[in-house]
Amino acid sequence: MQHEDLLPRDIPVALIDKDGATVADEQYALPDAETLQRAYRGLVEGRRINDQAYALVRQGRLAVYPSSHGQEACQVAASMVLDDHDWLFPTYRDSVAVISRGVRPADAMVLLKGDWHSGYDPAEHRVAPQSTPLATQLLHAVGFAQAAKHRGEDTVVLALCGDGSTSEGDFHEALNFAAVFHVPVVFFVQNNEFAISVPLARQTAAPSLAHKAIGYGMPGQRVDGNDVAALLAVLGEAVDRARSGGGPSLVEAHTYRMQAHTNADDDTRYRDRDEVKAWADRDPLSRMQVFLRAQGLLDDAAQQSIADGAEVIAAALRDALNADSNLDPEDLFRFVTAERSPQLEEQWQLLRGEIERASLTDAGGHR
Ligand SMILES: Cc1ncc(C[n+]2csc(CCOP(=O)(O)OP(=O)(O)O)c2C)c(N)n1
Repeated sequence: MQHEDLLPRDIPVALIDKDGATVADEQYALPDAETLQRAYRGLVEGRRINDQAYALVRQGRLAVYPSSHGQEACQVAASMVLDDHDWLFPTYRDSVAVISRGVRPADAMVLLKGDWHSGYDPAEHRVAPQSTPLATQLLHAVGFAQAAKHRGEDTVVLALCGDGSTSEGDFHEALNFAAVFHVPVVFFVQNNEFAISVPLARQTAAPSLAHKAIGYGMPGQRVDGNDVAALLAVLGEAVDRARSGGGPSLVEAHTYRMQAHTNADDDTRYRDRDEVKAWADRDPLSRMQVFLRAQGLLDDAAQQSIADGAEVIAAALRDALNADSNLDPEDLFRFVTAERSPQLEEQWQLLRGEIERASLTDAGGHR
């Protein structure tokens, strides 16, 4: 590959514009109709799950929810471009991508409820636990992909991270190792313009995040992160390249976090309402709806049936989270380390004593 072929485009790849009209592209083809219809269903369900989870936080049923409202096209495409035997390495913001891979929504929320670190079996769904420490999952993804390569498997690993995470040392180490050892991994950065309250301009002076790729010797590409068709095409190409021995690459999606970072911050303190409104006009879901309807690929009945299906998913999520967790606090000690230090043993005994005293008090009905 020539050096200039590693550089991303100046203008992110787009195949469907914000008004739902197609954009011709010499390099990337529009996915077929069935794929786009499936993607639309994923967007509707993803949006409904985001909004339901947000409401569950307000009701005290979830401890925290980093919503991907506005980023659903990235989430759905990240899942759709992978084969069943491929692996996804997500972050805390990627619940919709995790669910799109087949994880039950309530199981994807276990971490955010605070019950366990992960509520699903990673091996069953080929989805690593959602990572909260920034960029650490990129290194895990590279190691995992390197192991698959050694075993002679054709597994591709898609590793997700946000714009802020590209400033972490782990990001550098992961990309450098992946490029030097030609590892079958795709790094997918959802640039949603903010790392909590820190805007992109305070995060990097690079022309774009995808420009970082050439420094490691891998191709970088930029894509409209609210255009699911373009995401499927660009990520799909990157996955094909990795699978056929072409090595790693970096894809940067330009998108926007429409809600606060989590329920713990107030985004009106650090960003302009006009900016948020401008991004609402580029919504990934409504542009796809307009496009499909104009193409005769979506009618009222189909639209209603997809919306009804999303309601069923939301209702199941509500029911599951409205039930109280049945947790044994001692599991904290049972499963964290294979061998316990004397200090952990001591802490466990202290906890046992507390639990015993509490249950005696409960039985006696007084303190
Ligand atoms: C190693 C590490 N440092 C700091 C934090 C605290 N932290 C949590 S989210 C966040 C911002 C991350 O922004 P970005 O990577 O753009 O992802 P986004 O939340 O926008 O999806 C920070 C600094 C953390 N979780 N891990």
